[in-house]
Amino acid sequence: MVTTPISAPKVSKVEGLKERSNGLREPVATELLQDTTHFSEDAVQILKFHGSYQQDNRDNRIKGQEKDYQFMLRTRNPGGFISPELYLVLDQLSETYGNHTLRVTTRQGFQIHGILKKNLKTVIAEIVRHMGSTLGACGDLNRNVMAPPAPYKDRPDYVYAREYADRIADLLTPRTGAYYEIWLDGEKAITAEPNPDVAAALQTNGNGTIKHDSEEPIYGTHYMPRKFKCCVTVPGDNSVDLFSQDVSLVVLTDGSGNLQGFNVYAGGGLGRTHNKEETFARIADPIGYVDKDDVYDLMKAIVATQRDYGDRANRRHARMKYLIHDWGVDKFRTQVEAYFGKPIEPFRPLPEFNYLDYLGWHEQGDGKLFLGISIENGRVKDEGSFQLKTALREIEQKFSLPMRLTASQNLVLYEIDPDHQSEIQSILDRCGIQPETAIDPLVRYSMACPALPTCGLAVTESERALPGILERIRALLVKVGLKEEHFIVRMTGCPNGCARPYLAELGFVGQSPNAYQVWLGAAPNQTRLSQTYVDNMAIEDLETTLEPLFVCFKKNRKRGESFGNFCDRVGFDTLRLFASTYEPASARGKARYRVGVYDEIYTQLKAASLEQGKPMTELVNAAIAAYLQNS
Ligand code: SRM
Ligand code: SF4
Repeated sequence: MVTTPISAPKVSKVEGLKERSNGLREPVATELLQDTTHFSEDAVQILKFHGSYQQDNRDNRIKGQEKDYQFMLRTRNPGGFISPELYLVLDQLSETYGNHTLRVTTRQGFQIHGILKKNLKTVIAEIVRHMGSTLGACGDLNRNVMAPPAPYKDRPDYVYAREYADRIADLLTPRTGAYYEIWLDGEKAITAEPNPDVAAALQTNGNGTIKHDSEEPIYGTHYMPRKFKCCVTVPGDNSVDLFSQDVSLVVLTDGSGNLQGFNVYAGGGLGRTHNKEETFARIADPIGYVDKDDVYDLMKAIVATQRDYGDRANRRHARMKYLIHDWGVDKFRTQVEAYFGKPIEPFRPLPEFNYLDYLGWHEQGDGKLFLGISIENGRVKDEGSFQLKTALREIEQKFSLPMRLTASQNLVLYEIDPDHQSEIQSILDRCGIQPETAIDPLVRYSMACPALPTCGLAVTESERALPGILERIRALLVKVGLKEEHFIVRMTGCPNGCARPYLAELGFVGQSPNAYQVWLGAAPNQTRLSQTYVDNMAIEDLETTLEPLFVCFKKNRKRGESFGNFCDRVGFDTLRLFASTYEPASARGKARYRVGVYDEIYTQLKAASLEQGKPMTELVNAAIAAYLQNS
């Protein structure tokens, strides 16, 4: 029997709000009835649990005037599943009440931006009436559970991954009646009963994982200390970025495809804060193996460990990755075992993971087809000759296809009758949707978070900036003779890591207006984190920063070596040394003059050049130009 620790004496403000919310009801329920454009700060925190963020259009900020308040809604749909009916409703809601776009998120959800407070209830109610949900898409609880979007029917491991993603989501869904009371006036949603094993798991286990006297048996009054993220995948499939999750389950089957159990990883997470060393991105550790019959008890034990021992005083230190980092894996495993009631079995060997995006046409294993459609930065919109929103509406109205959103901000349509393939393809062609083979792979494998103008935490652009930046990177690759090269590029407008930039081979992390940290060295299959190469790179310095790296890569890579693996193998000292003596081709041949510097200056110059990854000539010229301008 585990004794729940006495709560820390000092807890963060959000803990008090959760406690006083009466099961996530207040102050949202009261303030929703008020004729205002926005909620109070306290209500905003509780509103997140219902799947909505209060935002303002930051392009429209005018000093001294009220902000242009609007709301973002996020769906919670395990494994990225969206029914055709729900898709058409989301499409129509985004037209009527939103900013006319839908956005596929990096956790396989949809977001609608731009909803006014007065319309929030209508929009949520419509989503729920069409079997969708936004409950628990945000807030301090289990978020959307991810699974590979491949709808294979003849691969039992994939079938189990999808099934268990649904069941884990079921197990960890909030049980409060607040959601239906507030958004549907108490009308009970027509939701499927939980799977019987899940229902039983919500009652059983005497080790302290379940709070029998609470409306929330798993969470209790205070929910989790912070957001909590899970995925279920199959050996070899890293379409879900499993190392970035709080908990990842890997389906293990026997030779006949029968489910045996799961390998369990825990402790991943990417959010960090600039200049706060105590915050960091972390990849998940292997914890052990669990039989299929015990998987719910193990999940409950992990959740209870974080629920009861996670940091509730400092929200910057509240994710489970910090608990595992501070305790070490062994202590964490021992505590989980105390809740679990028995030892966790050793982790089983796994093959290497691959990054898979499932774009293009594929057989789904039962005679039908699936089609993965690339969506730049997940933004489903109509713009000029690019009419993706129209195309998807037409396809859904005509063929009523289920879809799975992917963790790389794309979508997969499935259950396609082969007889309909050519008609679907011609709708896409007519609407200007390029097949994946025609898309520059730099674009295909890239992601950016929304950032400006909707995200309140953005310090600079991301989604709006990345297309232009990728064009510049392509031009640079062509210039240095790497015309065909590509790698994974991800960008975020702040260090929170929503587009998982720390697992990209080339990551841009917003640091100040129009300036980014450059992160290098992650593995192309997202199994190793990158490191900061340059701080605060002004975006106009993109070419001078990257050109020496690409040239060094071209000269010194091993056969077939990827950019991320190359940067990791040679190390940043080598890259910086190369950059410090690198002369761009354009500078070579230009008239240059010799000017001497004293030893001490030279030493400092060399150090600065190494640190900043910029050639000494460039630093000297910039310094002299600045001096001359000021004198
Ligand atoms: Fe995120 C906060 C968007 C996936 C780490 N994230 C936000 C907010 C809600 C900003 C806010 O708190 O005011 C962003 C809304 C922007 C907007 O205008 O829509 C936002 N996050 C997103 C999405 C939409 C990015 C995208 O390009 O798709 C993703 C929604 C996923 C979903 O459907 O649930 C999204 N966020 C992620 C991920 C990636 C993932 O989950 O696989 C991460 C890194 C992984 C992790 O959690 O460690 C992530 N978001 C954060 C953090 C930092 C958390 C931390 O541990 O420090 C914040 C800030 C916070 O929670 O305080 C944040
Ligand atoms: Fe906003 Fe930062 Fe997340 Fe981008 S990474 S969506 S800027 S919180």
